[in-house]
Amino acid sequence: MIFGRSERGKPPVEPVTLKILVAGGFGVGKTTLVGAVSEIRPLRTEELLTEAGRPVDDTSGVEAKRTTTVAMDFGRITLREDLVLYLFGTPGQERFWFMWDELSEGALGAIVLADTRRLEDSFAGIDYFERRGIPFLVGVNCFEGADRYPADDIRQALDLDPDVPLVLCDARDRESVKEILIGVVQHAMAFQASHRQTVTT
Ligand SMILES: Nc1nc2c(ncn2[C@@H]2O[C@H](COP(=O)(O)OP(=O)(O)OP(=O)(O)O)[C@@H](O)[C@H]2O)c(=O)[nH]1
Ligand SMILES: [Mg+2]
Repeated sequence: MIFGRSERGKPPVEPVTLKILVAGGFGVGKTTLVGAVSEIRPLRTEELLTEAGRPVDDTSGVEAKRTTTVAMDFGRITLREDLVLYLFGTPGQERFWFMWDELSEGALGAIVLADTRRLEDSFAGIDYFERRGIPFLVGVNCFEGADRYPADDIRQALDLDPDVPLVLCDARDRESVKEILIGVVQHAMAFQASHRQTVTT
């Protein structure tokens, strides 16, 4: 018997794995987004929203919401045979923000999800990644019932830098989320390339 690699089968490709964060304010759809694309059963750390939390947990617009993320969401998606993304969803509520530093360690890039009914909730996420120099993209989660605005108006309201991509999406839709993920990987690669250039020249 001869041991060795079979002639027919190509050697397995060792995929590149990248870490992407999914951030944004309370109830914008982060857990939904990770669940929509993950090919493994997503790990969730959800707790029930309670009557006691009502004064601080503002569910206006997402009244059907029963749970909230307290630590993180985790999911995985193979974008290409040689490219796997690990998705880390952050908790949205301010009292759990200490988790963000932990989660952003080693991240290639981030998505800041936004809901046009409460855009101001996205400022903290945008500030956070701007300050740390982590490339990010803004995904506007188009909830039914929320008014639609032109992308340029949303950019202006968020005071986004012109080089930060803004994409309209549906966090429940696998294809829509995949598009966003491809967008954030491309943006992060371009960001790093231009950053390297400015450092070396
Ligand atoms: N109509 C509609 N509902 C959505 C959409 N995305 C999420 N939802 C609903 O909105 C609610 C909030 O979604 P979550 O995914 O829990 O939000 P989250 O950002 O993880 O929330 P926290 O972890 O509490 O900050 C849930 O009831 C979802 O079913 C969307 O695109 N359209
Ligand atoms: Mg969540």
